[in-house]
Amino acid sequence: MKQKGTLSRQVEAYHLWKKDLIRQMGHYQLWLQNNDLFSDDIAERIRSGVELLLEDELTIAFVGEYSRGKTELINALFFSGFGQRMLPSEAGRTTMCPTELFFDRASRENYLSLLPIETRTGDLSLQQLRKQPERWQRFELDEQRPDVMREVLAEVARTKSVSPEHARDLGFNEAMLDHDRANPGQVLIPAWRHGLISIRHPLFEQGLRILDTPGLNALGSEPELTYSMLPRAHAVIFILSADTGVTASDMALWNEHIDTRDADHRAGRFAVLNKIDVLWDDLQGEHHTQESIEKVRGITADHLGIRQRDVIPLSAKQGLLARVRHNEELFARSNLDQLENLIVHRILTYKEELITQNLISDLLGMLQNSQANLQARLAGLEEERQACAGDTTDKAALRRLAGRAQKDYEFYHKKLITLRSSRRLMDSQGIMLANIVSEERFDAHADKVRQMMSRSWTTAGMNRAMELFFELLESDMANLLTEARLAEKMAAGIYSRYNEDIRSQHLAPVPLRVGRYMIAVRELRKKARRFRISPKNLLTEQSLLVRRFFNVMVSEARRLHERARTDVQRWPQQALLPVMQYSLEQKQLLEHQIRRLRDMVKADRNSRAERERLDKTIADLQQQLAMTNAMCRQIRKPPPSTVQQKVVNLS
Ligand SMILES: Nc1nc2c(ncn2[C@@H]2O[C@H](COP(=O)(O)OP(=O)(O)O)[C@@H](O)[C@H]2O)c(=O)[nH]1
Ligand SMILES: [Mg+2]
Repeated sequence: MKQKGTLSRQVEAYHLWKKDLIRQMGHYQLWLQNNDLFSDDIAERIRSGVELLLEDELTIAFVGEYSRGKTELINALFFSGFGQRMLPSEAGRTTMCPTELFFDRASRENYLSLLPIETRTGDLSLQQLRKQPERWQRFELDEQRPDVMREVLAEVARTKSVSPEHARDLGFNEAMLDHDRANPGQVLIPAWRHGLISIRHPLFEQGLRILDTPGLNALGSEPELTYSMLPRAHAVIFILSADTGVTASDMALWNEHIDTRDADHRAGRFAVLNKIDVLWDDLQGEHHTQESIEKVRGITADHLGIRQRDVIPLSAKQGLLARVRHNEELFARSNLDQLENLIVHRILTYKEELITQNLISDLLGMLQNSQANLQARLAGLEEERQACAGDTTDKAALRRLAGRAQKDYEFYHKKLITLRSSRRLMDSQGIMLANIVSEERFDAHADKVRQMMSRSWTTAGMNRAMELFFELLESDMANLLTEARLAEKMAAGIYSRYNEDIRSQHLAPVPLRVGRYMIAVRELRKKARRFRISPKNLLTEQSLLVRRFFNVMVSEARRLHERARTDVQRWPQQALLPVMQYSLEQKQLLEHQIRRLRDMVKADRNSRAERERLDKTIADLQQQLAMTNAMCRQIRKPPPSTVQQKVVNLS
């Protein structure tokens, strides 16, 4: 039985690949240390690379109208191992709160954490509330006792009976709510605003994060979900029901919340046609069933404007049943495997590419640097060996070589001194850049705008405040751009002076691309405008919603600011790393050479003994070189999901 599906196996392979990369980085570090080539800058680069790999996450959002089977699909994909339906999935409108499933790798504990819906009346965004554990209610989850766990998890679907006014105050649209039949006049709202489920599951442990969302009603009332969490997901899986196809409200959800200009979703948007089992066992036979499924599939792809192969017909319910009952035939028929394959091939490939581009190319660059240095050293050794080719060692030649090495050494020594002072200059440039996007500055902007908002309760006043906020941000980014250009020029100058002397044209500074932050701020501003002019927000008097929305924008902007700040702080060091590393390694290797040559001149060994010593050194060096080659090969090893497709071309 495919209890362990394709998804588990591939995510595991992905994890092993990352682990292997971390190991290779460890090897490289050791190698550098053994060869006296290690420096603080390289240590920092390796550390941040390892961090990137350890913190790597992959978020997939499951979106769709209520009752399409999102939660059932999550149960089938991730919880079949517990032998039962873990997350509450039921007929009708499950008024569930948006829920994230992951494994808390910091605390390494299983728990369910729920944020009361009343927090919506406050000013704080979800992002801010995440940092205040006392606002959440926490339940322990005992994975040894699935029955109990399941009961605890049922809490995410708890509802509350409130007056329509209260529901409105909390940001709900009354038309989207169920009436409480036990208490006429009252409506039912979810008791919780947001849920976090940390559970030890192999996929979650490896950084997979799932976002389960309720239908359109909840999306409309939680701006943070719509404007921040959904767009940031790496991939979206849109769930439809095969028996109804694409309904008007499915379409509205797709257009308003998924297929938007703001969305990232670089790993893709896919649709699932769930519940194909309702079409099974038709009187007209299997062939007819397949035909009708294919037909709905084609229509769905057309409606959504995606490719037919990105629409997967399946049955979550039968898939779950099949896994729980170990029924292979039913599992095959449920087609769940196809969705897992898609997640693997499209979504994981994307993540692998990211790592390949950001980290592996850097690592290979450093390794190539080291190799170039070793090659130069080997050439030097060959010359020394020449000097010992005759019956007696040619001490004059050795002295000449030592003299040249000494001169080279001094040259690189001076270069390093110059580079270090350039580096200090660059560092101060970095501090200046970071000040433009400092936290204090950001807080000042946010405070100013918040005050303005609290003084004005009119729509026009709110609008002015929002515009001002974005103007302040854009002007910061414009300053940053100007200063960054200067800094980049400075780095380019350092390199061109260096390369002129050394003819090491392969060295180039890492660019500081801050333009993307300007673009991001402008995009955010557009998002804010679209929200303001959307009819729903103009007509209803929702000053609270507007204020909360603004908070969402502020936290998004804060994140941007932070990212820009980290980038500009790291950059001076990164920019000079290649040239610093090159000079340092040259100097180090020359130092060894000089020591050896002096020893050769002084010692009274015969040329044969000298040759043997040199041969040994050459062999050693060749071995070191072979080690770097092996490391390169290991690092270049294609990531698991591209293994059959191609050999990655990295150079
Ligand atoms: N026949 C059938 N019913 C399903 C399937 N998947 C889910 N359902 C049912 O659809 C209803 C809603 O499922 P749920 O997962 O709560 O939907 P959600 O609101 O999208 O999370 C439940 O009664 C499920 O049993 C399926 O593949 N086939
Ligand atoms: Mg659900």
